Amino acid sequence: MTSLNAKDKAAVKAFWSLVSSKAEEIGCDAMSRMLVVYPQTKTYFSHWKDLSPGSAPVRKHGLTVMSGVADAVSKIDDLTGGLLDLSELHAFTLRVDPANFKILSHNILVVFASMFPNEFTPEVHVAVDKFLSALARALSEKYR
Ligand code: HNI
Repeated sequence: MTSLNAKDKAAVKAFWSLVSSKAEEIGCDAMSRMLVVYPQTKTYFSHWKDLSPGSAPVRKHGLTVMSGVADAVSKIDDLTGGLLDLSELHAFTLRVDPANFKILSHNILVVFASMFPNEFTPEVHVAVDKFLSALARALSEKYR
């Protein structure tokens, strides 16, 4: 995957400014989908009392994840450096298999496409996909 160029970064920032007001809804749908479509991811959240789509913990964590995405957008020029702490948390404390970052990114893309069909053009799609791949790579940094 090639790195993000200036055009990609501008497209990601413009799209994020359009959709960020719906961060909780996006995060809730993406988390709900991940837990249903990739049930192996449930193991990381077994301490939650209700893992069903749209449940309170799923909704709450969906917002948490999208706040992490918003933070990454603001650090788009240095994702590895900017997300070091978050990578450390996921690698050492939470021990999340990095393969799951791509899985969650895929679900976030699906939600963007279904919630914003007009704004999620092919040009936006390629830029956001590259951004989420770079985000997954940055979160996997501490695993090396
Ligand atoms: Ni993730 C906690 C951001 C992918 C499992 N995660 C967080 C927090 C943020 C966050 C922010 C809260 C940190 C804190 O408490 O300071 N997670 C992100 C982002 C992505 C991501 C931006 C990728 C786009 N996390 C994943 C994936 C999994 C995951 C793919 C597992 C499948 N994350 C967790 C778990 C926690 C977590 C588990 C702790 C949740 C809890 O109950 O405290």
